[in-house]
Amino acid sequence: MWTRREFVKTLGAGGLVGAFPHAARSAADPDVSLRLVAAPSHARIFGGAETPVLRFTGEVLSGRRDALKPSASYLGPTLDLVRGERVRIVFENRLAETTIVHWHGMIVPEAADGHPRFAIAPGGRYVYEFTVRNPAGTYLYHPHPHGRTGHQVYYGLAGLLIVREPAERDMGLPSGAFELPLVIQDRRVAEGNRLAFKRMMMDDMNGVLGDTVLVNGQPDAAFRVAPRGYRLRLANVSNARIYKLAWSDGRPLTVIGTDNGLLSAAEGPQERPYVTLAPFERIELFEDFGRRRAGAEVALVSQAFSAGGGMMGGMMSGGMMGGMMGRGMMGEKAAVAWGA
Ligand SMILES: [Cu+2]
Repeated sequence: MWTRREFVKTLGAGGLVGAFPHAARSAADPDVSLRLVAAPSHARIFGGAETPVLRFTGEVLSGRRDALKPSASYLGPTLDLVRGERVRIVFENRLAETTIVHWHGMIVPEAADGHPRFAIAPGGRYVYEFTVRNPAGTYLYHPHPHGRTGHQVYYGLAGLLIVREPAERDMGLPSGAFELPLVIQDRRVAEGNRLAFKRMMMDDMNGVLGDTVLVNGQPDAAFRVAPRGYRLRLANVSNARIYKLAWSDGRPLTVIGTDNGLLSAAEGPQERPYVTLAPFERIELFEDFGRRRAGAEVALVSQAFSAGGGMMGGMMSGGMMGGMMGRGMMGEKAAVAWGA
């Protein structure tokens, strides 16, 4: 059983900086080689008609077979990398427009960073080469062409990028089926189950706020969990909405990681009444569902909050607007619910 005390102890003893097993190899061959494709597609998200989306798909060309995990939704596959690995990603643009992929939060050489000036035309290819330098944690990838990033992400182009380290195993963090990624997005759903990006002039100022929350690409997402510890990887891939997330039963959240990876021995784990998550931010939680009554349901809810400064403040910033609109549009709507 994983306890907080043990977690702190192991972190103190082991830390997160280990030897890099791949450092001695030649620079010629990557440890992992992946293919990633962006293309128009359709997904069954809501009841009835399929939703037109843009979708990342991919495969492992060489190296660890589990370095890429296909997604069950319109979201891109999860890239599952190990710190120190040399990675090659062959990206193909099969969209009808220019694009390029950015590895959000990752420390990579400039040519592998997906800056808009490297954007490629439809039918083009871009080969990324980098060594995984980031500490263990939860990162993202998404398109980054000039002026079209919001649009392309909105219609589905985004995925998780997880970095692992051997030291995590020693720390006893839950893994495998006991690790639950939760990608949170709000979307505006229009006639025929289409996603509607930028309908009003105000959208350009405020960002696009949706009327439906999707978790891992599904509305009303719910997960059955075992009465034990889980590692939750939360990522906000909304256009503008900021979430203030809390457990529906009022228990504190246990934060073990942020945008910069797992908290250090000195920093964490940290108990908080709620966490705020802005677009493209990630946060990792530990939660022991065994602490709750068997069969109990608990939800991660997005609480209403006021950013202060009144309506004008909201008008000036997409983020604040997201928060304030939360009261009217979202209410206490659950972002995700569990039945234990
Ligand atoms: Cu980014």
